[in-house]
Amino acid sequence: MSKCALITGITGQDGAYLSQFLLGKGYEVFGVIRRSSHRGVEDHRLRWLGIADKVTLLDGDLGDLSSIVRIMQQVQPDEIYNLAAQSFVTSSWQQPILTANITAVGVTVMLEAMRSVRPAAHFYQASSSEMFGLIQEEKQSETTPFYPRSPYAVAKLYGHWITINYRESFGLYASSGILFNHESPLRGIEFVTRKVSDGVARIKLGLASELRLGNIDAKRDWGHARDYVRAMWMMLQQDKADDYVIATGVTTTVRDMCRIAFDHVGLDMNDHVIIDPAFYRPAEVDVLLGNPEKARAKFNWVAETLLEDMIKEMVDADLVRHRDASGR
Ligand code: NDP
Ligand code: GDR
Repeated sequence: MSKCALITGITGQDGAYLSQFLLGKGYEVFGVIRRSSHRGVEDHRLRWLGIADKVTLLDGDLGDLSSIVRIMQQVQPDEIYNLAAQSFVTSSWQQPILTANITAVGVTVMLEAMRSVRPAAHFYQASSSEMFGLIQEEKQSETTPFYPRSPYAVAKLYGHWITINYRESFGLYASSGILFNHESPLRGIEFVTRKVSDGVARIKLGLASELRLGNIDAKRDWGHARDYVRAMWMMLQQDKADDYVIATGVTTTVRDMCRIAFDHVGLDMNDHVIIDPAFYRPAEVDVLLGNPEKARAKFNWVAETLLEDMIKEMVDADLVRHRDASGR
């Protein structure tokens, strides 16, 4: 019999790639989808990957325990991937309470539902490198102390610890993946890599002339979402639940990432990029650089896609999108 997976956040970047990955492994895939005014367009990522009709979407919201309990009773999942969150760091200063309710307390909602309906399931929590915040060690690993720098990161830290707590308190199989930034052509347009790939495509096609960015000296450890969803699944196949850093081990400035994108289409970023303080954050995470050694040693996970190849893939996808939309 095929295994059954329940994914929250299935309409997001990782939810789409994880669905594709699990379908490839023969899983039956169910996803939680919230009702919204955009009904009909929110599964565009699943459609982009050609899998929208291969997954089952069920109405629910992490703010509503009863909806999650009902979905778990219906689906009886073997594996639960909690990817839903208010995931944009900047928005977390504008909507700190919503961020806490969904990104933090929402994790307890998931764990409580699992504890009462499906205690033998394997649970994955989407923790984040943002929890490290202020740099304290050159490379961040599972033992690096946390120092969150945004309401989002504070909320993720709660989600991380409540996952560990339910594992230790109730013996649940609950693992937490501390994932560093990962991107793809399906990345939300508000995040910097996609903002850059989209901006470069527009400029190349004559649809725009400038790209306004904030702190381009910030450094991130960027990988490809396709590689990272594989790590989520691998974590849940281990005998014991545990926490793992998933990263490439290479860090790059926003400036250099941006240069790769402009160079790819034969443009000079200095002719187009404008620094706009409107995109500065109240508190910044200056550098992130992960040490994924534990995941490599435990289940042989390594990042396969180089940043340069990923940025080119993203720019090419945005060129196609804008050419199709504008007829250029
Ligand atoms: P996205 O922002 O692309 O997706 C977030 C998902 O959460 C969407 O499907 C969204 O639904 C859903 N969601 C938001 N609020 C609710 C709610 N109240 N109830 C149910 N679903 C909700 O994020 P990513 O795919 O990039 O990331 C997946 C997870 O991993 C997130 O938790 C993120 O914080 C975390 N993470 C991401 C990293 C990255 O670099 N991508 C790195 C580390 C952690 P809708 O479509 O309706 O908005
Ligand atoms: P991040 O991703 O905050 O790391 O969170 P984002 O791409 O938003 O920012 C990365 C860095 O780029 C700098 N930056 C800009 N960022 C945006 N969005 N827009 C700009 O114009 C801009 N200019 C410079 C930022 O200041 C920052 O330093 C992502 C999310 O996916 C989280 O959910 C996840 O937990 C972390 O990655 C790991």
